[in-house]
Amino acid sequence: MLADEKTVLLLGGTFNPIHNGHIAMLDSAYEALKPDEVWIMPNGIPAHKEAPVGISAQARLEMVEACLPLLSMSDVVRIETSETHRAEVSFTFQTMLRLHKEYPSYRFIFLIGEDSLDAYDTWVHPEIIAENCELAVCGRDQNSFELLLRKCKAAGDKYHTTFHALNMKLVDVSSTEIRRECQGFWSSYYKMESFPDERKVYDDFREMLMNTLPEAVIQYLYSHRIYADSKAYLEGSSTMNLEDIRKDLKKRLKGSRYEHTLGVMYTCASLAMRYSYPMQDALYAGLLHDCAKYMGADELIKAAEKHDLPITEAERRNPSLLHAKLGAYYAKERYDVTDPQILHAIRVHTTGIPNMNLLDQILFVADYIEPNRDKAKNLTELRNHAFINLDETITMILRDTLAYLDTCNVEIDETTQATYDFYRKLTMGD
Ligand code: DGI
Ligand code: FE
Ligand code: FE
Repeated sequence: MLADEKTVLLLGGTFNPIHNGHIAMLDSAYEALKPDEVWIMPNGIPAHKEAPVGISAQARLEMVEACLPLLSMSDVVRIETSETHRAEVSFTFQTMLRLHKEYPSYRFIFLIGEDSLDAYDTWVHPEIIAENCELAVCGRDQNSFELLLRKCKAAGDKYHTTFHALNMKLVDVSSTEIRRECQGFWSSYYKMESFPDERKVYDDFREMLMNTLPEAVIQYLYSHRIYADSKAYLEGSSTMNLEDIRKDLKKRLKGSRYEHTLGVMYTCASLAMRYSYPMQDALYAGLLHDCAKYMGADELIKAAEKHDLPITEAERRNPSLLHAKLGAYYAKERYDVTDPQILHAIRVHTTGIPNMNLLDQILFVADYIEPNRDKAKNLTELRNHAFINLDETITMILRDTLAYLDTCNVEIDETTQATYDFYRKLTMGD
């Protein structure tokens, strides 16, 4: 065999989202066929299904990436992304023609389910597919393997290629059902009047999906709130709409602070588009993050005491830090925001916190790079890099902030330092 003669097992799909069924299918097909490589091909617009709505191709791809370490053949698997971001429908016969042309010496085996085998005659140009690859078919039901063998034999005779029948244990998972469950979950979440703590919300979410999805995908769906596009969500994260809150803030904040607030709001929405987070929530977080910033040092201390908010020693010495904590308090009490992620993002926006969740990160970065900012160093670089890598951008922002605070000779809050240490280690490994 020549060095470039390889057997490659292919699994295409929308992966909306990738689930335990896909993973089991890959593991058993790999076990049965022992190919040299496995390529997973997330498509853009599938031929047989409706185009995915409310989720970007990038988000689908990132969930597939998160699953690679879980696969038994993780050292020989790779993701083939040439169709992931394509704007046209992906037909399998075109994909196979292209792959065959690009890798003429490779032996491709295209993995499908028994349902697809039953409908194989209705695919577009099944004969062209068969000319360019073999197929491997995962059975629907282990008890009828004999039947699958017969069907594969018949298809093989008809299309002059090998249809491998795979005797695997059925893992019955439906992406449609998963999406429906998530939508239901977020829809009741947005309707709640007060929320249990974040940990409890995640635990319930995890519990619901534990049998169908790997933990990495559950975490991704949760932290990005994928499939939360229900009507309840669109009605907003507060009973007050953005417009009414904006008018109120315009009265309270001084002109430049108000302009900054709007800049942060829009920048939050832009980053939410980039990193797949519900935009509405990001807009609320941005609009409200400095809602306590009209108060002076004494006022902040007094208000925090009045509302029984704990004040750290560092905050006593440097009360302006309190505008974050108090901002979260007003967001809840005055502007009726109940969503714990929004409140949390506001609460930690000044010092950051180690291991921030996605909305925390979006707000932290937006606050620093919004269009009206002009004093900080490296803004051009940061504004670009924010849309490439959030963790690295946060590291750079904290590095510059700490250096700046050092020149001002002001005390550095231990949380700010801890956040920097965390992100520096995460992104630079020391
Ligand atoms: O409220 P903004 O001005 O929009 O932005 P912010 O909430 O990030 O607050 C920025 C100020 O907070 C900036 O001057 C740096 C300062 N800051 C951040 N971390 C610390 C800090 N100040 C002190 N003294 N100690 C910190 O650890
Ligand atoms: Fe602030
Ligand atoms: Fe701000």
